[in-house]
Amino acid sequence: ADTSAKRLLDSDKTGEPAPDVKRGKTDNENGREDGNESVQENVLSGFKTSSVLSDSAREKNIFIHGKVADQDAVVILEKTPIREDSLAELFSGSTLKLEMKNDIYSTYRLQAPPHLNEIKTTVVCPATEKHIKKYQRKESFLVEETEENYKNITLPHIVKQSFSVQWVYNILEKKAEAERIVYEDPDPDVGFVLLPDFKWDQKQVDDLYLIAIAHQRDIKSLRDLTSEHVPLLQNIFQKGKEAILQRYNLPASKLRVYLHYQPSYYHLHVHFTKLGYDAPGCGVERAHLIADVIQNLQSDPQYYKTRTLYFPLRADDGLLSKFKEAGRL
Ligand code: GTA
Repeated sequence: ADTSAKRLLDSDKTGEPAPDVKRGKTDNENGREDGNESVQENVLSGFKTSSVLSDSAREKNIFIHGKVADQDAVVILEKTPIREDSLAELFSGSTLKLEMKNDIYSTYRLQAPPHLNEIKTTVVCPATEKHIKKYQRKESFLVEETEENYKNITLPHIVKQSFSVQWVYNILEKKAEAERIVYEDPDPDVGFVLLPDFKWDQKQVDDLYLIAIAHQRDIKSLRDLTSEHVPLLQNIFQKGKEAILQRYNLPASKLRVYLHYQPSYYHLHVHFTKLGYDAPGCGVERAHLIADVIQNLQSDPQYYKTRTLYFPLRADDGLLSKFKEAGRL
């Protein structure tokens, strides 16, 4: 099933090319790559590195803090998975340099054509102090948050300290990423926009990652949900799954659909990731399956208002200090 889904990145069920799933081909005659990306001026050519916030040899990524024209920026560089459909070109179109040979064993350095050797690059600029901290590797602590703690500690903190959700409003108002939308239900109560998460390069379904953003603007997180939001959650769950099946040929049994608590961005959104892909933040200490959330609200309308919830906080998170001050840690 995975292999057929991979092939479907090239064509949807009708056999037409999927509009925003790139096929890894070279630039076309318009100077644009397949899909909707254009070749941009290199905004990173003058990038000055201040520090490496974190890196991982296994995940093949690096998070860097630096300056772009005197503005703080975070740049994330990440090597992308090797796609099965690029293998023929990779073998025929590359230069192979022998490193060592021993009996039946040999290792090489394969120099691939540039378009098969891209690095996914994410830029946050201007980055706030909070962004810089977010990407720094730090120890985490599990916090136990009662209903009272939420009202007295967490809520006042997030009202003052949370990341801007301007990017979310830009998506809902079609001021950004409009061409990337996979599905939209425009209903103001139960409607949402489903689009690729910016962590996904859309080149293979193995690491599929989409987010559904609710049109309703007054739901900050799981804590605000009551049984009145069940139709909204059911709608996102059902139509999100259908849209993903339609577009990527991935059935619901291959999806992990969940909400984060705490999220980074306090506007209701739901994560759709491929089962088996170890997406950042999909662990039990942070991810709440939407199916469980719906059932919990059906059995107790005030479930998320009243339960003690557990979540990890980084050592340098201001919210952690507040929990410490209140003697909760
Ligand atoms: N389409 O502009 C955007 C956009 N922004 C600003 C955030 N997202 C966006 N998607 C689109 N356009 O999945 C996505 C995020 C995230 C979701 C918000 O919205 O990618 P959340 O509120 O629950 O916050 O979800 P979360 O999960 O903490 O945010 P995030 O950024 O995923 O951070 C979690 C950890 O993932 C980070 O600490 C870091 O370790 C890792 N991470 C973040 N970005 C990357 C990356 N580009 N590559 C690799 N790892 C990353």
